[in-house]
Amino acid sequence: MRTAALMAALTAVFLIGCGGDGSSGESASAKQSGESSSASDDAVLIVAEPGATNVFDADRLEAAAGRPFPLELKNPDAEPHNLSVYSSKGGESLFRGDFVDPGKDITYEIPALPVGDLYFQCDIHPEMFGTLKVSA
Ligand SMILES: [Cu+2]
Repeated sequence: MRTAALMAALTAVFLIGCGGDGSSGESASAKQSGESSSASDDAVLIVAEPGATNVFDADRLEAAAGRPFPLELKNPDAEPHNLSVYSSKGGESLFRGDFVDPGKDITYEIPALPVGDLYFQCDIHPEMFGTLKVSA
């Protein structure tokens, strides 16, 4: 009888422990997927067009001023590309992106930028450029 009670107690502990692990695991994975989807929602995306055309798929990007934000550069092209931000064409460098090898992606952490129509380009193909509109 004492053994049966002990077994019941152990079983209860086991079930509680199991249930606890299961629910915390679920909430952790739900939290993770929530974070990753919100991160990708916030990220600015630009693609270097494949086919050695040396163009980005967008000549205008938008971001909020005063806070860092992620910018994802996808490079399905056969040449390396990067993305750098300047105050204007030929102006002050505000961010210099690492080069991305063919077939690779990178997510830059762009620092907080001032309000304005800024200029972005690929530094080895300056014909790849556009306007980064930063708004308050
Ligand atoms: Cu380039």
